[in-house]
Amino acid sequence: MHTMLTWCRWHYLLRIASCRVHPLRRHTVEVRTRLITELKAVEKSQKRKSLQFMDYRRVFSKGGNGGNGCVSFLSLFANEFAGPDGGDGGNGGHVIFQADTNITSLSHVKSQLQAEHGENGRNKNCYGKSGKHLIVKVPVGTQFKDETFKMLADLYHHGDMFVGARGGGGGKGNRFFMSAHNTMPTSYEEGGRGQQRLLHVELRVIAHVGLVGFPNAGKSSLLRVLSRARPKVAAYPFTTLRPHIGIIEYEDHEQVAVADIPGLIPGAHLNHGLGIDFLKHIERCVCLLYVIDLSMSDPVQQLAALRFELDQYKEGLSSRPHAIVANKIDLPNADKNLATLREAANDLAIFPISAKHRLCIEPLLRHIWQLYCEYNDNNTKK
Ligand SMILES: Nc1nc2c(ncn2[C@@H]2O[C@H](COP(=O)(O)OP(=O)(O)O)[C@@H](O)[C@H]2O)c(=O)[nH]1
Ligand SMILES: [Mg+2]
Repeated sequence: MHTMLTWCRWHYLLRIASCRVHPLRRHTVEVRTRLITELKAVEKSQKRKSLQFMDYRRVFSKGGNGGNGCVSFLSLFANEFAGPDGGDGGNGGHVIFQADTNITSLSHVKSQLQAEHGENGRNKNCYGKSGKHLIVKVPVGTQFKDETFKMLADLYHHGDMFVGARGGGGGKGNRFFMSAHNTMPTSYEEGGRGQQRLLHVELRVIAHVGLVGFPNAGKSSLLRVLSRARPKVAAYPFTTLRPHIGIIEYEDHEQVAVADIPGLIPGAHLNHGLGIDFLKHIERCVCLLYVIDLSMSDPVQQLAALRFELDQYKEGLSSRPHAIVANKIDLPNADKNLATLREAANDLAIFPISAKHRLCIEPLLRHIWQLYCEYNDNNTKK
């Protein structure tokens, strides 16, 4: 009800702002100024809403209906019964989803998608125009599931397409049914109905390397150092509210995607904090970098808690190819904590760095490259 009222008010304000004569006659200047200010505020809040990151959408997609065939008989000046001339209806458009690397969120995807209907056929054998396909761009890594959550498609590469709902075929006009036995057919076909389908559209970020760590560990700072991505950095938890992807460019133009995955706290698998929404993004990363905050006194426990969270979400997730990034070595106590971490981690690769001061980043870059090459080798062997 509240949404309905907001919607009505929004349209009322829009009419006032866009019409020059009507508001001047009915409202005083002050009222008009107030209304326009209000309109601007509403517009701003709508814009902010549309900029929000969304990684899940429930979409009802409808293909366009096919146009009906036409029943018509041609009558000419010299030939009154010149035969049937009813054209076929046009096909309905499909709803098509296309993966695009320039798109990063599902916030622009509407909850109801309707492709254009085909036009009806006309006399003089005119075919109806086919409806346009509705092409919706989605981020790479978007998955589509039906009502029963059965996987339908996974758009893994730029340009991949998935037909969410097919358009109905156009019906035949009476000209089509003309034969030697029936030269004056009155039959025609109605256009097919467009497919209607409920889809669960879900984005699962795809990256080669996922940065996993508790809030404030320095994941966003590290991503800023490694790539040109600019996630917000600040000294309070939950600064980053959506996954950010940065690209590391190596000398031979090879590109490695790194994802800063926020929202991981103890109990995230039980939906605490930002919940499990962001854990699912980790699932699609080929290898993981555990970012540990060395300024905290319990680095070993941090690592164990991170791995526990991942394993609770999906068994074996924590044992993906990984390495440990021990961040904030510039702070006091870091050396002591690093030594404790080294003892506990046995032969695991540990990279002590300072993301803020850009210290010791080179060895980490080389290790990421190594992990990436191993992944590529395994893929080519398969
Ligand atoms: N001293 C120091 N501070 C750091 C370092 N890396 C990050 N920080 C600070 O830690 C805070 C949290 O960093 P941020 O990257 O937002 O952490 P995130 O929550 O894991 O993304 C910010 O105030 C950073 O400036 C570091 O290497 N040394
Ligand atoms: Mg962050």
